[in-house]
Order: sequence, then C-alpha cells, then structure tokens
Amino acid sequence: MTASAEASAREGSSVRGRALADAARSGDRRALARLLTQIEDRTSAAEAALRILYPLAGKAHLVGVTGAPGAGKSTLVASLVGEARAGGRPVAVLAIDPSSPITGGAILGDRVRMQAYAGDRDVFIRSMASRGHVGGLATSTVAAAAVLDACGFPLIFIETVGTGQSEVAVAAIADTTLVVQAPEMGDEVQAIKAGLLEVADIVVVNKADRPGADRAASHLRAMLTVGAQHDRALGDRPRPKRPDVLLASGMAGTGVSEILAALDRREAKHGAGSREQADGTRLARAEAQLAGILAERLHQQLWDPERAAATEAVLRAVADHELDPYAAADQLLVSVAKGGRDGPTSAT
Ligand SMILES: Nc1nc2c(ncn2[C@@H]2O[C@H](COP(=O)(O)OP(=O)(O)OP(=O)(O)O)[C@@H](O)[C@H]2O)c(=O)[nH]1
Ligand SMILES: [Mg+2]
Repeated sequence: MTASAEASAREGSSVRGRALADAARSGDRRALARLLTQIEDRTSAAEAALRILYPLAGKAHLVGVTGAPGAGKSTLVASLVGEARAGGRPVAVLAIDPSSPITGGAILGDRVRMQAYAGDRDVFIRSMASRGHVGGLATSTVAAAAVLDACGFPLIFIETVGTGQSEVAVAAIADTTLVVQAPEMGDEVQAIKAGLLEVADIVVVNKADRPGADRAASHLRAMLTVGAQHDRALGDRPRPKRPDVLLASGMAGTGVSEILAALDRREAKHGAGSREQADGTRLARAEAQLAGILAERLHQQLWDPERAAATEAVLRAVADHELDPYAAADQLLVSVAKGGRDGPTSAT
C-alpha cells in the first residue's frame, strides 16, 4: 500500500469506528456487538471508537466471577442477571473464553442458559476470545467493559471459563471479585492452591442445595478468621483481603439476592467517587491494560516488515547462546526507541 492509500484506509476505519461508537451509545445493540468484535480483533476502528467512549466510562461496577471449573459460575451469573433484571437494572456479561476446544462445550451450555434473556435488550451477553493476541485477554476485556460501561450498563459481570488461565487474572481488572466454590471436600484446598482466596472480595459457597455446604462455609470462615489473626502480627504491612463468605445455590436461586446486595454495598462503599481501595483497583486495571497494549505495540514494531530481519537476527543470537536474553531485550528496546533496524550487537 502506498503511504496515501494507507492514510485513507486509516481515515476510513476511524470514521467507521466513530460511527459505531455513536450508534452503540445511542442504544443500537447490533452496533454494540459489532464494535465488540472490532475490539476483540484490535482494529484501528476499535481504537477510534474507544477514543470517544473511554472518557464516558468509569461508572459501572465490574464484577469478576471466578472459581474452579464446574463450580457453578455460569449458572450463578445467569441467576444474578435475573435478579438484577427483576430490579429493573440493565446488566452485561462478558465471558472470558480462552478459546480452547475443551471449553467450547461450556460456552455452548451457557448460551442455552442465557436464552431466557434473548428478547431483553437490557441484557447483553458476550464471550471474548483472546485469538492469540500478544497483549493477552486483559486488554480486550477491559476495553469491552469500558464500551459496555459507556453504553449505559451499570453492572458488568466478567466471568472466567474454568481452565486455570484467567481465574486469578480477572481480579486485576474487576472492581469486585467473586470467587465461586462448590461445597465438595477439597475445593477450598484447590482454591487456596490456586491463589483464589487471596483475590476474593466475596466467596460464594455455591450449590448450597447439596449436603456439606454449611460445613464448607463455616470451615472457610474459620480459616479466614485464623488468617485475620495472623494478619495482626503483620503490623503495618499491607494485609490480604478478608472476604465475606456467602452461601447460595445458583440453580435453586437461593442466596442470589444476598449476593447482589453484598455487591451493591461494596459498590456504595468503594465505587463511584469514593477512594483509596477503589483507586488501587483502578490503577491495577490501568496497569494490566497498558501492559497488554505496550506488549502488543512493541511486538508490532519488532515484526514490522522493515525490522523483522533484524529482530530475527537477535532472536537467532539468543537461540545460539551468542547473546543473553536480557542484553537482547535491551538492544531491541534501544533499537525501537531510536527507530533503528540494527541486528544484534555483540557484547564483546
Ligand atoms: N446442585 C447444584 N448443581 C449446580 C448448581 N449450579 C450449577 N450446578 C451444576 O454444576 C455444573 C456446572 O455448572 P456451571 O454453571 O456450568 O459451572 P461453571 O463454573 O460455569 O463451569 P465452567 O464454565 O466449566 O468452569 C452443571 O452441571 C450445573 O447444572 C447449584 O446451585 N446446585
Ligand atoms: Mg461457565
């Protein structure tokens, strides 16, 4: 493409992005869906749309829903959506889909569950796939949440699909993290091992219709109390979160309104305008998002056709142990900063 053809293509996609943003914001759900596809594909139209929408976002409560595979997250989210709708609130769900063939079935099952809301324009459900982008899933998920936020969804659930990749990571992009656990023996141990309890703001012992749920909840509470006593010994050092433990059954619908109430209390305390903890969360989210974008931009530059050969030569030097990877990274950074196209420089 010539430089002028490139410029006019850029201008075209920027116009398209702005039109999509305007339409989505005025309530056009198909435009919103198309815009989220652009976000997922990291197009320049998406960047143009975000330039408009990002300043309008920052009001919604982003709730991460995570937990081991099969804990009942999707069923619970479906019930939470029902509860929010019963209260007249618009609600959106982003399902993080690491695009593994194994979880295809789970997403399909979720679609069936969500059929109940098919005709309701105030429910918006979408799965986000990473499609192998360098920046990872955080970047497009945070951008998608900002778009939904700007389009008037005050409550957004970000649900992980249990594969272990995104379970803890979701906490970095959510305002509030719900960790869902089944009452089965050993589930707590798994959650501890996976570091899930450390990121939880609220732990839901789900499937409370099954035996053992009460015991599992008491056990968890006891464990967290011991943790709190241990924290006091930490003195002034930052202490881990002490989550509330709630019992629910996503399937039977019990305990669901209590979860929504707990979410609202947190939102009232930390959300919209109030500081400190919320600030920390927002900074962490901005950091996760920027890290993804920076990695992506750097990747683009390094593999730009004009630079690819030089990048390849540096890679080769590392592979052949002629250059250590840290020195290689520094060289590449310097070369990108200078706009140069240098091959590897030997350290000697
Ligand atoms: N008894 C009981 N079973 C439930 C409950 N909620 C979900 N289940 C069942 O547990 C299984 C998993 O439910 P999902 O909602 O798909 O769980 P998930 O955590 O989203 O699973 P992944 O997306 O695969 O990680 C299904 O067979 C559900 O029918 C509940 O409250 N009680
Ligand atoms: Mg699920």
